[in-house]
Amino acid sequence: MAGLATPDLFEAPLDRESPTPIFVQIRRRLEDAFDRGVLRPHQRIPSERQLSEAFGVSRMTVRQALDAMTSDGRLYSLPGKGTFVRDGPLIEQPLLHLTSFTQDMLARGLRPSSRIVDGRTVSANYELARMFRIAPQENIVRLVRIRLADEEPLAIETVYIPAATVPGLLDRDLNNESLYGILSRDYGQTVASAHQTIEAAEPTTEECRLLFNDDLPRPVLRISRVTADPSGRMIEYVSSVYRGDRYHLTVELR
Ligand code: 16G
Repeated sequence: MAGLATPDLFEAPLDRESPTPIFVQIRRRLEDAFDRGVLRPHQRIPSERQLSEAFGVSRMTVRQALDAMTSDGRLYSLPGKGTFVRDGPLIEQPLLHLTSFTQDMLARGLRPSSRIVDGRTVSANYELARMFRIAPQENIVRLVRIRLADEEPLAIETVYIPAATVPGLLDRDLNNESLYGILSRDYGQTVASAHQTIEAAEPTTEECRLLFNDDLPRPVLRISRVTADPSGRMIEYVSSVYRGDRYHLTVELR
């Protein structure tokens, strides 16, 4: 197939006599190409039209295979750009319980870690001062972390905490420790409730580089969280950017 970077995908014809449906055979062919590294993470796969011509099947059959692989989390699509190979499992995050990144990743059998991009004390602007009920210009710890699962970046989180409530926080090993763990163990602050807003967004060039290690813009989720202790006092304000290709938020409706 001229023009396709993956000719060996199509070398053997599909088995039309087989009881295995054609779309399943196409899917296996693609999965096999992932496993052998013929199709690599973030590589664009041939278009629906190219695949249907190469396999000699209808576009609907190809779509069936691609749809199944998209819901399985093996592929993702970018409108107007094509369908790409996902570079890891899809993370389905139920929006029910208040958990930390560390807890979420450990529960999935993934190793959580952080890379500190910036950690410093800043003066509270009007917004933050109002939120935390402190005087403007009071000190706030601002911590920017890349959150990784099995060494792979999933999110960038910028957290703000009034400095007076967490003396010495920036001297801690925040690359490997859970912030919620430190807050509860060392500062007696228990995270009890949170209000979260989520919106779809385009990453900035810098966010794209940190999250995807390239500059092809992909959708991200901007999540802000305001977290309070059992008495309702605000503990943290967090502004995060999560990878839209890896993170799916799920909600149970009754
Ligand atoms: C989650 C929270 C974040 C919190 C962090 C603590 C979101 C969407 N999620 O990622 O607010 O600061 O957990 O994680 O904001 P850690 O205890 O693993 O450091």
